[in-house]
Amino acid sequence: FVAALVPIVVAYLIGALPFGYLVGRARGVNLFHAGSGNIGATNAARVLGRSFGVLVFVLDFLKGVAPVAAAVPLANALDAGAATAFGAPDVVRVGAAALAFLGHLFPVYLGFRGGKGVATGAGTVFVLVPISAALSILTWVVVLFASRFVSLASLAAGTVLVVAHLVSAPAPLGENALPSTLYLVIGTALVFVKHRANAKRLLAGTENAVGEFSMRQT
Ligand code: NKO
Repeated sequence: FVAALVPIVVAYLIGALPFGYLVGRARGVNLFHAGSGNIGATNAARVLGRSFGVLVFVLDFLKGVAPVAAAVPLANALDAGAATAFGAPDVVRVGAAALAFLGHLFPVYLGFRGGKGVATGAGTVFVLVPISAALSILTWVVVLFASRFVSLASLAAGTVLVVAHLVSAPAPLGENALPSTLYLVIGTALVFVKHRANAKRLLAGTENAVGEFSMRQT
């Protein structure tokens, strides 16, 4: 039982690593006080330059991928068969995904003030539900190019992620898929909550588009 909890705790500690904040600090900038005030890849690109945005995206994405990919092997390495301690191995995998995601949103290292969860959430779902995740990432790219708003792209991607999973899973509320369904629905809801300032700006017509630098301080 304890062996099944270890990958979930490790997932939180990895998810909480604030790569955007650290890259900003290495460049002498506190991202909490620049641009949109967010520590995600978009604001890193906005404030530090596009290549640093890509770097932060890759690091934040990988800290979603790694804990989910490692969860079941790690639990079983600590104690043979531990990955099924909560039922199906999926529970340990989804638990790791949820805690990596929550780690990014509420990092212990920064007084629980974190990011919006898009890149890290994308990393977790890329391992957990690859087909729905691929559709979601495609949506993100299409909406970004069509609208030039990263926040709108992220909100659309979260919506498509949930809909694609509900439509494609044979029984999304059945025993096997229920943990991932709950994670996707609650995770996407949290992404929406974290974007409420962006949503207000989108509705007011004051959200900044990619390529514009007239960002309001938050
Ligand atoms: O600074 O407020 P800002 O304008 O920076 O930033 C808004 C932005 C914040 O997000 C980011 C990360 C960008 C990474 C793009 C990854 C594209 C993949 C989309 C998949 C979405 C999956 C949601 C998972 C929920 C569980 O939005």
